[in-house]
Amino acid sequence: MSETTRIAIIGVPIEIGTSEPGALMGPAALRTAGLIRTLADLGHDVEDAGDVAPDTSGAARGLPAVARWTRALSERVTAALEGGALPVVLGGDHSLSLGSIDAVLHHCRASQKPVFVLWLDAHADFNTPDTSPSGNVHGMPLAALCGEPGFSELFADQDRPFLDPTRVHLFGLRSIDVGERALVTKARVAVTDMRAIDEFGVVAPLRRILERVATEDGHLHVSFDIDFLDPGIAPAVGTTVPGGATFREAHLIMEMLHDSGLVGSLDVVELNPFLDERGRSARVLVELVASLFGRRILDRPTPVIEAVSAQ
Ligand code: Z70
Ligand code: MN
Ligand code: MN
Ligand code: MN
Repeated sequence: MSETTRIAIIGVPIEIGTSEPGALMGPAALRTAGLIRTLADLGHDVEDAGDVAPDTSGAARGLPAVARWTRALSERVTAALEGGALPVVLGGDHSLSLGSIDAVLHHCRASQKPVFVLWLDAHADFNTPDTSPSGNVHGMPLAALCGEPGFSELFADQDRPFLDPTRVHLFGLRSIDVGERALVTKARVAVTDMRAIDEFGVVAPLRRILERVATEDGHLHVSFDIDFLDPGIAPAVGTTVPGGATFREAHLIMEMLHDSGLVGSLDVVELNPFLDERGRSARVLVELVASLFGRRILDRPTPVIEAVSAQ
């Protein structure tokens, strides 16, 4: 049995960052698929803090409405971190990472820990209101967090800490917009795209990322967009992007993240249960989160990892 972690589950039923309705049911579907019980059965101390419910009257969509969610979630994640718990934020669309990562940045500013983000996603989510072809805020959170212009109305704190784009690692990228691509390159965001994964597998690139986080004694925030996975194993997404990660690749990533002991916070986003097939996608996500929190096949580290790290 591995160590007990205090986990705070926070649901964020937001879907105004997308144009496809249904993601607001994500937290409910993940609970229905047994997420809480699964983590508790692994020996963890799990507190379900319920769903964030900001007052959004008077601002139905767009940045002013997303701002209410961002502020409400940032407060809840801050409370979890300050209480020594590991926040697991259930979405909801990817605009919620504005709130979860804002909280991590504030928390780590106090402790002077560098913040690293592993963005498991088919997309870069690095558009600004200027570059976005869709206007959907779920395609923009990383640009806003990294301090790109156009987002002043989002955050309460005028001297908020920014995310260092060179400590953001896009992993699994296979769809990017033209203006967004220029921003990602200019900001020197780290990228392991699907081509790199096809050439080198997931192990070598992920091991380099984890080594860097460990060397700099950083906080690792993992933001897991379900469209990182191939739609064949996780169909519950609005726009499917072919060529995603296999279950085996994703599973191995989760096992390596667990063994690293570096993960300090997690988002699980973009599950649209309305588009699922008999709960398949929600169940796959629960399986993967269980592996990130220590479920393993045998009750010892995978031999190959020990062999390699002993060198
Ligand atoms: C596109 C945009 C997106 C999903 C993120 C797509 C963004 N780059 N789509 N996740 N499913 O509209 O900004
Ligand atoms: Mn995303
Ligand atoms: Mn995506
Ligand atoms: Mn595996």
